[in-house]
Amino acid sequence: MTYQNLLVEIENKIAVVTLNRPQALNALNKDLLTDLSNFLDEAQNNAEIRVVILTGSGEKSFVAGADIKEFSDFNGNQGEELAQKGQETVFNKVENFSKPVIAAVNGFALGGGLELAMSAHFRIASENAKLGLPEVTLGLIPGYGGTQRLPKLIGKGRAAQMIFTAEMISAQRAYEVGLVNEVVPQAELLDRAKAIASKIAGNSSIAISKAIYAMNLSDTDQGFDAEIKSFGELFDQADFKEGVSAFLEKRKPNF
Ligand code: CO8
Repeated sequence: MTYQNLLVEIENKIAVVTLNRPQALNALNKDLLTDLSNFLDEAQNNAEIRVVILTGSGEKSFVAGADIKEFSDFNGNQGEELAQKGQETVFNKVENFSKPVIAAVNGFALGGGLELAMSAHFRIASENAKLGLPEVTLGLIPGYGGTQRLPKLIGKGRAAQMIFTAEMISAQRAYEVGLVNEVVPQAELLDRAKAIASKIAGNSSIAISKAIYAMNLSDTDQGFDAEIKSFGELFDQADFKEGVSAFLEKRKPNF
């Protein structure tokens, strides 16, 4: 797994994916988005990967947004196409990925960068992180799902304030409003993300994939049915037999 704009390290069933365009504060250009999309496709069928951690290279930025230079001369059709393709091939793919994706936000998470972090299943942040959706300062709105995911995560009123003012919020404020789950010193960010990932990797991956599936339907009228069906399906899986046997035999399950 080698990519031009990503560094991928796989260890103990955890893939740490570092978005690597430090010269542009890891802004999302076409090539980086293609790399991310390809990585997700490869990781889907890679049994060595049970959890993915997304982070940015350097100590300053997770992702400073979509690459503004790349779309600076776009017209409406091109803008729509860029948003559509990005949402389909990366952002929705991250959200619906069957293995947990954790965003380790190590600095600026702006525009498309915050949108990427919000597509992940949850986020932890370093103390220096700054998060925001500054698109209206460019005469745009968020185009990679920000108007949809931010209100769900922090409530419509808070999301409206962030989007309308374009102001960045601190990691601490992001924690207070539920946008990130934890805030840790930058030097500890990756270790903390790996510790959480390692806990997850020890649990039943098929059960976790069903949890992701059902949770992603929680805003639709199919959510409860999805939970019931998935719950039932899991009884026919080897992990259920192993999990229950382990409990009865007073040992750790080996999934
Ligand atoms: N795109 C391209 N290049 C960038 C970006 C970006 N988003 N952000 C930073 N860079 C580049 C800078 O141009 C600079 O390059 P150079 O040295 O060649 O001039 C380099 O990164 C370092 O940046 P700064 O010198 O600006 O660093 P500062 O520490 O002074 O400032 C900031 C850091 C505050 C993060 C500042 O760089 C900034 O405001 N960046 C832009 C943030 C932004 O507006 N992001 C939103 C972009 S729009 C978006 O994400 C839309 C998503 C939906 C798209 C849907 C499809 C169209």
